[in-house]
Amino acid sequence: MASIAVCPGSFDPITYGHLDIITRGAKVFDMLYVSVMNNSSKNPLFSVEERINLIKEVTKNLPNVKVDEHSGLLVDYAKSVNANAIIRGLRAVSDFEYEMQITSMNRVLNDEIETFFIMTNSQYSFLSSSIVKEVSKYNGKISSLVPPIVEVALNKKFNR
Ligand code: COD
Repeated sequence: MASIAVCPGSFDPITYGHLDIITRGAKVFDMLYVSVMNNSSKNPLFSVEERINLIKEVTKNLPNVKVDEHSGLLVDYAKSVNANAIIRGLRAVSDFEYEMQITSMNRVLNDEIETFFIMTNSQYSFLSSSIVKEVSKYNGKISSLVPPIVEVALNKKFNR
């Protein structure tokens, strides 16, 4: 039986931290669905379509990665693609509480789906989409934080 996992997130926009988790997850599972979850309470800078297009572009060298979107519960999405695993990244201790909360809730909703954590690469331990947007907004250097195509998209968003 093929091992199928979902890597869910807001990806607003995708960073090298996300890409690291996706690349490493894709080495472990036969198929990895990267899913832009469309019902976050966050107010996104990029539309779902823009986020999907950026993810597709930067993961095009990973043949077992599929990019998708979902509005609704993550466990329902996982079930719809026959995944029995969820991959999440862990940066600092501050991530732990939030991740434990979602993981526990997901287990209550469907206890057949396991969550696996991939520890961040230390060079990305400080990196988040919010930080990237903040730095880009004030025209700071972000080339070591996001792929070039994402940098271009951010420049456009901030009218440069
Ligand atoms: N290094 C390593 N990992 C990283 C880094 C980095 N620098 N940056 C981000 N990550 C990881 C995050 O830890 C996360 O695992 C993943 O990458 C995606 O990150 P984000 O920030 O884009 O995504 P989140 O955390 O906003 O995603 C939250 C969800 C959308 C997955 C969550 O809200 C959800 O599941 N929503 C659907 C509704 C649902 O099912 N709710 C019930 C459970 S509470």
